[in-house]
Amino acid sequence: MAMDIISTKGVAEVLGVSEATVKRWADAGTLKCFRTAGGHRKFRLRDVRAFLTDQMDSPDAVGEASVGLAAELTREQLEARALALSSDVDALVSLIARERMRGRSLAHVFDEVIAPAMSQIGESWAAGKLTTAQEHVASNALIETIARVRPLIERPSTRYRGRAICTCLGDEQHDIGVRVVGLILAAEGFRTSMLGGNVPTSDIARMVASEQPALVALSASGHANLERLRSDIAIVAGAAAASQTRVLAGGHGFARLASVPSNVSRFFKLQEFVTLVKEPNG
Ligand code: B12
Repeated sequence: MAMDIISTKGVAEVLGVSEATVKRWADAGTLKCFRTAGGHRKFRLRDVRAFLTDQMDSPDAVGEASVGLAAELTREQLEARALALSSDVDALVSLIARERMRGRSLAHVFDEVIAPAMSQIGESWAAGKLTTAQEHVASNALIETIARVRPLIERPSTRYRGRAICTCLGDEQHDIGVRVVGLILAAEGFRTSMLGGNVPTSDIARMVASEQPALVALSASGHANLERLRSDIAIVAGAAAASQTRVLAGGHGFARLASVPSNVSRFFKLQEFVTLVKEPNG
């Protein structure tokens, strides 16, 4: 079967509603479908996308908009969730471009649209409604999207601000946040070295000490072990203090620490972070 044709179950997972709801929408003609020889409903990805767009244009188009996810997520978040789960990287890139044309910054789009959409995917996964495989599809679609967006935002004329190391600490695998941070730093004139996830903290400290970058950006998810995070951040902060490297940390893990070393600036949102890195002497 063609890649862009999905079953009722697939649509239900992507939209976060029950199969019965999808069938009702299809039978009412709100969501276009066709039938197989055996009588099963099938949906084209482009029709599911058109359905989402219709919802955005007229919130009442779907009488059951309050069902399931539509009640928890904004339409943009719902759209991002569906696109990530259906691995539609082209449409995710378009979504980011569209939001930027509406005057929203990249930081805003990730803070307010993509992170909440991914957080909802995490909740559905934790509740057993999405499989690990589906969560991987969504995260890899996002990683590909971030790579595809980079040439669109890089401003070669920006003054060179120095080198930035972007990394997670220890066994942390949630590296999408730090990848977005890398994207934003590149747009602000930094040359970024992306270490990603799963990096021994001693290696990061050694790299900071020997290469003396202008800044090191760290990310830790809610999964991070706080004891370990406290000790890891102390090691990196110690290496950075000696080389006058600024340390910028963010993510749910850092938000949960009672305090961080004095030379570490902590952020929860990318929007606050951008304000700081944009400062003339930032
Ligand atoms: C994708 C994902 C994965 C992917 C990660 C792929 C990758 N390459 O990153 C994979 C499948 C590998 C994964 C694995 C696991 N995951 Co996971 N994962 C997620 C998920 C769904 C999305 C995270 C994400 O990418 N979000 C998109 C980015 C853009 O948003 P963000 O990370 O929130 O970052 C935002 C801010 O925090 C901030 N930010 C982040 N970092 C920084 C840094 C700086 C400097 C600044 C300024 C800002 C900033 O900016 C971003 C935009 O606002 C989350 C759900 C959630 N609530 O986050 C679960 C989640 C984090 N995972 C969870 C779990 C349990 C796991 C596993 C333990 C599962 C398992 N049993 O194996 C493993 C742990 C692996 C490990 N050792 O780290 C739990 C953690 C529970 C908790 N205690 O909080 C969550 C919350 C899911 C859930 N609801 O239960 N996961």
